Amino acid sequence: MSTNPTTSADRDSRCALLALALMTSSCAGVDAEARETETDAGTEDVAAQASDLQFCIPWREVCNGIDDDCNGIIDDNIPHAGFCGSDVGECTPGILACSFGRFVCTGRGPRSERCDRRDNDCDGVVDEGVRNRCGQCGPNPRERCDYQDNDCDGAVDEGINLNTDNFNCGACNQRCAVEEFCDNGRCELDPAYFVCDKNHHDWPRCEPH
Ligand SMILES: [Ca+2]
Ligand SMILES: [Ca+2]
Ligand SMILES: [Ca+2]
Ligand SMILES: [Ca+2]
Repeated sequence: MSTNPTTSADRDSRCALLALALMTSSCAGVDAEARETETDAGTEDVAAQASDLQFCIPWREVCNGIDDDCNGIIDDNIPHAGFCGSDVGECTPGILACSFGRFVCTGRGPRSERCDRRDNDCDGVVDEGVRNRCGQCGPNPRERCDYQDNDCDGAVDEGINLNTDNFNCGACNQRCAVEEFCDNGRCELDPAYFVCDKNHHDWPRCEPH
């Protein structure tokens, strides 16, 4: 849709009128006080003086960032140019209203899709392309020992070794004590945790570190 109904022919016509006004100072838009000054001056060059004056030839106001009708207000009283936008997803319909010399839609337009359970880009699909591997918002979940595929990669409890994991020794969530370590799926006493005194009277006497 064209946002500026003013044609080049219109502008040429207005330029011609303005030129005529400059040469004759007969335009109704010429400031009256300026005309008196011109009359008093008598022999002053009309064109040179006119260049210092502010001419405004009233014209039909159009959306172009110019005060066409010379009422001191730019782009005023311009009817809207139709309806626009959509009501799909987060978008809202509106009207084409004149703003800063061009017609813009007052409705809410599409935005980048983000994971929020809403159709931000108004394509009719919610959160497309922004969900994690499990089809949810947020980062991919972490795998934990529970015999389930928590991170949705097709593997269950990957990265967890039941033979050596002190927190999942032999089975998920089976923790070894602080003085133990997981050895082949069993919690065993950790010799390194104790200091044994061979000279103690009830030898062997071992104390934790
Ligand atoms: Ca979408
Ligand atoms: Ca979304
Ligand atoms: Ca798991
Ligand atoms: Ca997994």
